Amino acid sequence: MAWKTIARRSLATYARNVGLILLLAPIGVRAQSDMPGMNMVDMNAASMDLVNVASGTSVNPDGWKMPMIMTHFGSWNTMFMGEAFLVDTQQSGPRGGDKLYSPNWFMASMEHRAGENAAFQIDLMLSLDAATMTDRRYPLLFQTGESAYGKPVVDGQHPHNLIMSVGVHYVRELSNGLRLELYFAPVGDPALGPVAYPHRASAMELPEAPISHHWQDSTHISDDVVTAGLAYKKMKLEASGFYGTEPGENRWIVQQGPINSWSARWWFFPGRNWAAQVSMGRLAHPEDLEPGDQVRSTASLEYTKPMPDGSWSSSFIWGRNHSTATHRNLNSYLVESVLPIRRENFLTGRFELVDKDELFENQPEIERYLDSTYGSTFRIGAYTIGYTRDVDLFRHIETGIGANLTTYSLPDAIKPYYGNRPVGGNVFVRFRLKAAEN
Ligand SMILES: [Cu+2]
Repeated sequence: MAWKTIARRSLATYARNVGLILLLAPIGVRAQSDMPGMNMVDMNAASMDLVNVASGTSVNPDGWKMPMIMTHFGSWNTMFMGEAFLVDTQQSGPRGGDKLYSPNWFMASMEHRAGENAAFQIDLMLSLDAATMTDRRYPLLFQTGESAYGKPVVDGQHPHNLIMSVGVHYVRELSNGLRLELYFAPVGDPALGPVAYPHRASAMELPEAPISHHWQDSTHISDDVVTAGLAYKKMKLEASGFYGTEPGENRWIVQQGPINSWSARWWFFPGRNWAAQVSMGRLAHPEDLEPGDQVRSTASLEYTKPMPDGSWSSSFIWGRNHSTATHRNLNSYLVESVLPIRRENFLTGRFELVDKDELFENQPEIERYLDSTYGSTFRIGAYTIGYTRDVDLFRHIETGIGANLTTYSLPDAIKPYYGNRPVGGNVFVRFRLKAAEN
């Protein structure tokens, strides 16, 4: 079919540009990793555990089949995961904008057993966001967090760092079901919050960040992370120390800093298809441009239902930030789901309620005026529905074309600045590495 050839050609051009991520796919192709899980070598219980980690030590439900290419080089098991979206976004109203951008990441892990009962794994995760998102942000109404050109980013999402993570895990089976887990990462994800959205099963078909990112899972890129955990049967308890200041604007470098922030997380896995966690952390001066520390509390439940056409994954997340400077408690709630229909179709949704107090940070006069008439915190609702259709173009890449639309609820007081009915829409192409199916 002619359209298929045209599509394949133009997509291949894009794939070359996002090169670093997608050019690594052929490694998996050459290694003939067609049967996921079947060509791993020398694995023990500790190794099996490591295969399951998402970002840092966070995990999706065990029953979810993570899309990846697994193979081995000698006695090293290797896993490759990657995703890139090419997105055209249109955000309405006086504070909206539009942009063509590409969020993307690639991850490679190498696992090796260490004796009978232990194993270790090295992770490297990269993103070219900083090159594929111009002007240090993409438009996203009501999004806040981090800075660009010395100003807080408002109504926009910042790019992720070139080095999203580099770290090493060690897992040891101690005795009957008791397991010790250690993780050290110069850049990594401490034990705080649910699985970060780029790696979350229920968020797979949504290219844009949730507007509750900085209430729930924004610590996924932290520096100097040290985590120790003990797992017993259906439970796991973890604690981390890390450098809590958020990544600076230069996304190409690795920052370093003293371990000044702490977190603890308790996981509960009622069954293979469930993962629940509660966590709490104190982040030392997370926002460069704001005073004070943040105490973050989160709770989440993830559920995956295996279906004939894939897995139906959903998440329920609560996250709260308490600022030691303003003494405010800001809450966020998120529900997210992706439902596969007849293999090639995905219906997806994300609903959020978030308390925002940074929307007018760049406009102190308006901020003062609203503060004296309405208050400093605005509860925003964001309601997203989307659809993706898989198109079978490449053997080891799940290619899909999709679109989503977000409508918002907002207090009347800020409608003069956002419009009465702000909406955001995205049209995108999605590429994801996968094991080829036979
Ligand atoms: Cu992030």
